[in-house]
Amino acid sequence: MFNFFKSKKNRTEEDKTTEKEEAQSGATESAEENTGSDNNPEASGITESATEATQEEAKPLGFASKLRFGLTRTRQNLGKQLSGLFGGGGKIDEELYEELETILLTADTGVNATTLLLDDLRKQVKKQGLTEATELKAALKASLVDMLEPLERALDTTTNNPFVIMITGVNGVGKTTSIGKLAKYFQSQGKSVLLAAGDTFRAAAREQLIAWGERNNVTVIAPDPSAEKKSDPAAVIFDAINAAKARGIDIVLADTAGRLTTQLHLMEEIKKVKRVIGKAMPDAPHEVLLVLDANTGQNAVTQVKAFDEALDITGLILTKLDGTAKGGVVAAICGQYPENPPALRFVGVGEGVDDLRPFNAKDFVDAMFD
Ligand SMILES: Nc1nc2c(ncn2[C@@H]2O[C@H](COP(=O)(O)OP(=O)(O)OP(=O)(O)O)[C@@H](O)[C@H]2O)c(=O)[nH]1
Ligand SMILES: [Mg+2]
Repeated sequence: MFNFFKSKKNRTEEDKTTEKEEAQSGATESAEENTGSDNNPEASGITESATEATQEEAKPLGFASKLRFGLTRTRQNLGKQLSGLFGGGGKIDEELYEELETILLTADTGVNATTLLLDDLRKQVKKQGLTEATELKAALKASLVDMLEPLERALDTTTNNPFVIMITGVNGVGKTTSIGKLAKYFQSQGKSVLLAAGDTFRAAAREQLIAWGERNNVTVIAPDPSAEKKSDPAAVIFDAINAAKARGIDIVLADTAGRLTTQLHLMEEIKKVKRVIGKAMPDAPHEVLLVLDANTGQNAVTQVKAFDEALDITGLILTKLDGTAKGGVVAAICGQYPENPPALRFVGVGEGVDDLRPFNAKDFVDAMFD
């Protein structure tokens, strides 16, 4: 059962200790002081890396153009087929609907969303008395915008300070890269950001996040690579939240290691990470973002279901829309949850630091078609 609107469980405040008073002590110290707590996992070997600014001023394209550019492959694929279908001067008939169904399915729209779209289209055709195939393009765009609009729910980070965002998803979908982009995005809104290198599994993950931190000039709380024992991801994030509280940081972005939904022990581990975050700060994480790779097609829908069951996902990031010719996966997510679609917080259309923005249904559909 999908839980996107489920209210957060109340958590005890047992671990709300003295971090606030220790504002000047820095993350490493606060990590040590908390080590004795029952609820605090191993906190050894946590260091921080505050870095110098590197100038990243170049802003060549607006995001609408980037989105359009990113969706070129989808547009070429879908647009070409639809032009062939709608542009031939034919009449609206059953054969046309069938061909449209095939085109939508091959764009990864999925059976549910395709059915919903075609039903809506038929209604529009009837209501508006459309007869010509050429008139269907605008009608299809309208149906698609209607379908995708419920996904468009911006993330409000003003409700808590720090606002803790946990990032999760399967391997290689773009979690760490999205954190780098989000850091820049939130900074551009005047927010202070701290990154937690909670992927202690992959050796290079720490360096990858630190590099993003350097680019954005934000502090990264990361495990000490010279520590003998591998750090517990929950411990790293726990310390990062305490550091953020001590420093009055607005937003904590917590990275986690990629995992397959079939790796049950790793799914248990991520549940534990979430529980421990709640011990560092009641009601945290305030947002659990699932990152999806647009190239995975229908598999993305399966991932939403599995991660939501484990973590009560509150929002999605869809990455790599620039690499796929099948942007229809966005509709597939709607088709899976027609009553209560998840919030698609951000879409990623490239590897650059500016290539992630809030999802906008109308811009998205325009970029897909025109
Ligand atoms: N083209 C494109 N590439 C992307 C996008 N987002 C991420 N990538 C690339 O995808 C690859 C994997 O990105 P990561 O951020 O390391 O993915 P991850 O989910 O953190 O991976 P793990 O931590 O190994 O599970 C990198 O080469 C990124 O540059 C995007 O929106 N578009
Ligand atoms: Mg990563």
